[in-house]
Amino acid sequence: MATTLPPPRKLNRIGLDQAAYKGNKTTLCAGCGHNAISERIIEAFYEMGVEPYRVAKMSGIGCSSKSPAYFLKSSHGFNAVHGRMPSVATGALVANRTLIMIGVSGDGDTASIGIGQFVHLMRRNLPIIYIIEDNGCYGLTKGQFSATADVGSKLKTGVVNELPSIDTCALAIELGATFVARSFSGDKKQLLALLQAAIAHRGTVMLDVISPCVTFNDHDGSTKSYSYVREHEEILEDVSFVPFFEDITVDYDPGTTTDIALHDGSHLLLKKLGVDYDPTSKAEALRVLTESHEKGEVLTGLFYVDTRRPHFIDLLHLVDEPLATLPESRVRPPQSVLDEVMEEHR
Ligand SMILES: Cc1ncc(C[n+]2csc(CCOP(=O)(O)OP(=O)(O)O)c2C)c(N)n1
Ligand code: SF4
Repeated sequence: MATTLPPPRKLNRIGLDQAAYKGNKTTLCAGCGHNAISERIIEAFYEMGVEPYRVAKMSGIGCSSKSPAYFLKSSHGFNAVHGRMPSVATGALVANRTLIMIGVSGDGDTASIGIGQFVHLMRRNLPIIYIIEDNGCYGLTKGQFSATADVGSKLKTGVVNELPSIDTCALAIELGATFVARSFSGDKKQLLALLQAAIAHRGTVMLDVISPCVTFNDHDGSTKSYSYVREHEEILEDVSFVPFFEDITVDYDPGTTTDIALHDGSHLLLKKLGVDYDPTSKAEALRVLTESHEKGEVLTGLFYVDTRRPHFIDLLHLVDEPLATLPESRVRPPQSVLDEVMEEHR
């Protein structure tokens, strides 16, 4: 009798199948945008062929901050205090500069309690992929408005938000982040390409992903619901990504495509949609963001990229070997060196 064999597992360039990049089963609500983001993160690391042990997953507090449990099970991870993930991530990277750092936060965790830490993270250009799973509310504590909720947006109870929202992308560009983009949890292709490019970038990636909360913020009157984003999404450019281990064979019309070479030799290809957009201009990025906000549109795509600015860890002039693995004899200066320093300051 003929037996049916299971289909062969597809392995990535380091010989791992996608299961090696999964996490625990999600405990978030079915349909929550955060789950779709975790799935794209799994795909991005799998397709880039990153060894899971090289990754450190950081988060704060919130439904979004629970997400790192649902991807890359065998990576390092730390759940920090609410809004304090940036300082923990900075410390971990200083101790081990070889880690690939991914931070997952919420709009409450970032733009409310964590705004002080967020602004300093952005100005330092720490090499981290910082993702805001943005639903315009505090999902974990039953849906109060967060600081990214738009003016006029309505809660389920009918309460209307009268305060202006913080645009985390505009803020990140202004402060010095070197890769700033917005996407939508429901846009698989764009989000995956941006995440792959984020892994190839060295510097702060600030990726705001509109991620609807189906339980508390997915009704008429919300500007972060699935239907609002689907109806008002304006895509800035068509984003494609070619990893460093594949040759560029994609045939784009040269007059309409921008090719951005990333640090590891990967390429981000931005196909212009209508307008002639230059993602290396801060002024242009802030202009399109303000304009789309005034029109009530949800603009998605890569707004700004700078591949030349040195990142924080390089600016510290640390030794190549991670401080965490240096023997004590190399970390602690001998008495003679301390005496010399004291002598210099007499
Ligand atoms: C110091 C402190 N203050 C307040 C809280 C209560 N709290 C828990 S999660 C949260 C907000 C979560 O919202 P967000 O970051 O947007 O994540 P979401 O749950 O929407 O994914 C708040 C206010 C807390 N845990 N710790
Ligand atoms: S409450 Fe909202 S944010 Fe939290 S898991 Fe449910 S749908 Fe997601």
